[in-house]
Amino acid sequence: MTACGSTGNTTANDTNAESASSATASTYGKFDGESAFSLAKQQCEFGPRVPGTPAHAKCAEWLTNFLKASCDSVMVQTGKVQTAKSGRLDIKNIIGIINPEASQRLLLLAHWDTRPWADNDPDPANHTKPVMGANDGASGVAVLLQLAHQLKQDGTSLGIDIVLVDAEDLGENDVEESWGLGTQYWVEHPHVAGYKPLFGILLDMVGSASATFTREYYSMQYASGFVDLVWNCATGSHFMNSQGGAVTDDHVFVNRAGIPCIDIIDMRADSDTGFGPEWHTVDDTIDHISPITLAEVGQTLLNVIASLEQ
Ligand code: 1BN
Ligand code: ZN
Repeated sequence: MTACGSTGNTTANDTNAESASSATASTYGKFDGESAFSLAKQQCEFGPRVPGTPAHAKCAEWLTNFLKASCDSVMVQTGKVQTAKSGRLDIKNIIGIINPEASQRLLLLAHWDTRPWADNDPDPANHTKPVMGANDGASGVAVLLQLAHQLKQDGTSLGIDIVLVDAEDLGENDVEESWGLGTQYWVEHPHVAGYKPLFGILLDMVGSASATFTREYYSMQYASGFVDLVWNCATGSHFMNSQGGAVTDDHVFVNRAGIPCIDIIDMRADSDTGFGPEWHTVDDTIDHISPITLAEVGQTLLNVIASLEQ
């Protein structure tokens, strides 16, 4: 059995002890949460990355250049999507490819766009203002950028595809297909014909100091064995060994296309929305992001990669 691939019964504490030793055994250095934090901050410095705005265009260029420096190749997929409230929009999915020749591949996804409306803000005057998306957007992207940077230094034998998807956050409540528009486009137009990775992992809202990562419902429906593997690789105190709620996030469209894909997402059992208090408010800013949480998620991914390499 691989370093953290055991699916035996473990408690959260057993899991942490197990992954701490596997992290030592892996060939990778420690995941650098401070650098990931800086990458989240740099995204926020562009302003909200709302599709169609200059900040979105500038951030796309920065993300592309970052991946070009860290991956073997980069593809920028441009497309047009129909939104629920903003008409037809031009989108960009930005794809970094590591070890293009490897047949065993892992898909890693995060959305890089931010929501145009802070429509869950307690103050209705903020409902037409954009979300900064330090957590809802920048955090997942930051972990994947830092991961690519460290893998460039440390090397890996696994094929890895980092897909930064656009237009995730233009959705309307109760209209499933209005979410994940960039992912739906990518599923219809995969960057490689017949693309079939072993698994996918989506990161969404992975930066809060008080994050709780529970086993999300659709992830369990489509890929429970892989959820077990990832949770057995998990480090730190934010991964919970409990069942979570369901969210129509990007991974649902990936699973429907036949790629088993899980969502590492901060869901809160004690909240009306199911998410943290900053979700879709003007308070989703960098001061609520913790380098420690980012490090735990990034280290978990390094442990998963080491496990799949064996
Ligand atoms: C996650 C973060 N999502 C949006 N921002 C996905 C989502 C879809 C959340 C439907 C709630 C309902
Ligand atoms: Zn959102």
